[in-house]
Amino acid sequence: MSERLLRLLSERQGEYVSGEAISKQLQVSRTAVWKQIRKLQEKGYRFEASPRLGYRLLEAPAHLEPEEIMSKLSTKRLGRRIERLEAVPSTQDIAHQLAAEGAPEGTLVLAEQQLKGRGRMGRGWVSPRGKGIWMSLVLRPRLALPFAPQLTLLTAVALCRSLRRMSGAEIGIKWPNDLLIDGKKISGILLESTAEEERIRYVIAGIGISVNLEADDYPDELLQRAVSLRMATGRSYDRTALIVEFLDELEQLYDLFAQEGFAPIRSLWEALSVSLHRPATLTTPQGVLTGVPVGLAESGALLVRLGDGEVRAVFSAEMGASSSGR
Ligand code: BT5
Repeated sequence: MSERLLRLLSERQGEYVSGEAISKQLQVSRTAVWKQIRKLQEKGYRFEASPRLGYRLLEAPAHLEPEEIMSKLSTKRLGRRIERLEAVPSTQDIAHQLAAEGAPEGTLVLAEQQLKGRGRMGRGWVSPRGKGIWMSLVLRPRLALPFAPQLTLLTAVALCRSLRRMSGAEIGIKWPNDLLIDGKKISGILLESTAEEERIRYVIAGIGISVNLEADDYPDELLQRAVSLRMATGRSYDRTALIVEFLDELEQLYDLFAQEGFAPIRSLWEALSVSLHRPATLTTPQGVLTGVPVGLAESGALLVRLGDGEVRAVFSAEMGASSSGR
């Protein structure tokens, strides 16, 4: 009920809504409305209450609130269950645990701070309190394990499109999982899959977005390579609005992917990529390659034209800095 109440009051954007109108619309007593208002106040919402005019929402709390996110989402599945935590080692571990216990697709784990946020291949992810979006999403796609990389690319497209819309910044995708502004990283994706006999049981999509971090939130050596939306654009952002925009976009693309396969996602990815048509060095588990990335294969692998003209599909690699557009 608090979710519906919040939706009602935030749709009216700071205008008064009478207690009577609320109780009619939500079909509860006026005392029940008052009790919910009190509950939300305890969570950090600020309202103005007037005996004559009713209630209006003045301010949402600075921390992330599941009810507020859910009240703004248009999704059917993604983000319909949200676990919000203060400080955790990594949201990935919690999402794995919930998924193993049967949590439905779309379950989202959010933390204000991560003490051991992780990237790929044992790298770390800087996750200071209240400054960014550190979240893990449970997905249960009907997909064979070799196609899991397609989901990283799909998530990158959804992130890139939603963050571009919200910030107006020129954000590009560096293969496979980085979002960059002017060659510096603002967001990264970590996909971890659990499979049985080549079929995916579930995927945990970890997403880190450096939203309102300032230079001194980063260790010095990272400042060359990392930036936040705030540092890049000079203003701070409402994290709730970014999460909502992203989940709405992701669900649309995820449904499109289920209906039409990878082809439409591939075109969107190629249009947003900063990794194509520039010489690059790729460090793969099988050795180092140099060539020019020319597009994506149906599987999600990167197609790289080598010096002798052969086009090779690369499934997993680190891409050298020469291709990042810096
Ligand atoms: C990634 O790894 O880009 C995946 C990052 C995923 C983070 C999310 S947060 C929620 C969930 N829970 C977790 O524990 N993880 C996920 P990779 O491609 O390996 O990039 C890691 C590199 O990004 C580091 O070595 C740094 O260079 C850079 N980096 C670290 N923290 C950063 C930050 N806050 N903003 C931008 N760049 C950062």
